[in-house]
Amino acid sequence: MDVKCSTRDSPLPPLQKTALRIYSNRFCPYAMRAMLVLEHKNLPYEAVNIHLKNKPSWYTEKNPLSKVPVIEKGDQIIYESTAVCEWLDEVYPYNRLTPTDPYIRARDRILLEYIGKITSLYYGKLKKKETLEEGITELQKHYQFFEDELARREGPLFGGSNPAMIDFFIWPFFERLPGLAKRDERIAVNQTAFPRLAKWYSAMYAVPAVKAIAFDADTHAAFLKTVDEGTPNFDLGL
Ligand code: GSH
Repeated sequence: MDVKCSTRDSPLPPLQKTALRIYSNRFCPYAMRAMLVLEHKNLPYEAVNIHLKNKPSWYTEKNPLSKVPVIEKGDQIIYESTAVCEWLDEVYPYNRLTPTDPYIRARDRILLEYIGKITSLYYGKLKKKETLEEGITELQKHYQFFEDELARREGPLFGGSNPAMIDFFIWPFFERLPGLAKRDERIAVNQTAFPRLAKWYSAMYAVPAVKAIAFDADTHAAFLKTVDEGTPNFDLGL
């Protein structure tokens, strides 16, 4: 995954028929969902990182919405992170991530819908001085939602002792919050107020797929700074 971004004039690398290729971006939380599934299943893959502010001219052929992630296998192309992850889990059932129990699947689906509230705060109110206080108050309410759902489960992960797809769907957004918490520590999950969520964080950091590709809070904070300056450095650290 540690390859520099392809930009407007980069040629499309030739596709090997048997290889699994992901069009990704090291700092995209949606692309990270797919990367986590690839890592969790130990699948050999080739990553082509896309510069999101200066995309290769051929990229809309891969995804008409022009977003990452995209997965390509031979002549099969899938985009939208949840579709990509679900396809991977069905085609490569080793280390299965989707629960078989319809009730758990439905509860996981609720969490997937809910994570959008944290995503909106991350890209919105938590980033602006004028809305920060309001954002922090809302964030605590959202943390409580995940804390309550963890209380219904055995833990420490939503999937139990092993990660389920929902853990990988929501993790990339949670991973990014400590980077923002460098600006205001109230953004971080408070261990006393949310003990299960704090344990979930620790358990997720120990998952091999997360260990393989996660960035620490300092790296996320450094990347956010480049975003704020108007020139996101997607190749940061390479
Ligand atoms: N709903 C999409 C998914 O789940 O895959 C969202 C993907 C997404 O928003 N990706 C962003 C992107 O590709 C990067 S984090 N942005 C480029 C653009 O919108 O032009």
